[in-house]
Amino acid sequence: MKKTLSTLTLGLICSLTSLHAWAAQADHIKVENPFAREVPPTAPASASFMTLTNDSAQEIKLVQAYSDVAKTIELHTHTNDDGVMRMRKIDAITIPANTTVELKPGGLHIMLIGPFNPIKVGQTVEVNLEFVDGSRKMVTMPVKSFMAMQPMQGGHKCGNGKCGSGMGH
Ligand SMILES: [Cu+2]
Repeated sequence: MKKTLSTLTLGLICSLTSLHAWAAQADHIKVENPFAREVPPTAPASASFMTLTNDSAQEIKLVQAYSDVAKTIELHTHTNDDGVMRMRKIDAITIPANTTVELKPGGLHIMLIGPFNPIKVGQTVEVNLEFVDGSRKMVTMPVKSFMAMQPMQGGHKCGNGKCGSGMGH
């Protein structure tokens, strides 16, 4: 009887621990639809995009990202300066409690500056996200071309004979 009780107690402590104070922020962020933008060999930078959902009751900040594909990784947003869209480096991307934040072309994104190799469709890119508590989340994403990002695909032309690859969802 004594043994049964202590096993139960231990089990209870473990489940409380995983649900509350010691859970890393990275565990509370769900990443959906991540992708990196295809760029030609001469391009100075690429960018990656994704949807981040915070399922916790606390605000979580993405403060840095790391990747082996480029020299420098920065968090960016776009601002509208008198009708001119400009990119600006920011210190953090804030994901409020129980909220989804979308990183998308023309908005928030993770800039991959100085790619070591061309970033091409068919490859995958790994980006490691770091949150303000130091926890990290590795995201593996496909590379998409600019064309594949257009919302309307009805008039999509298949010029290179590789139609349909990577679009199976
Ligand atoms: Cu940028």
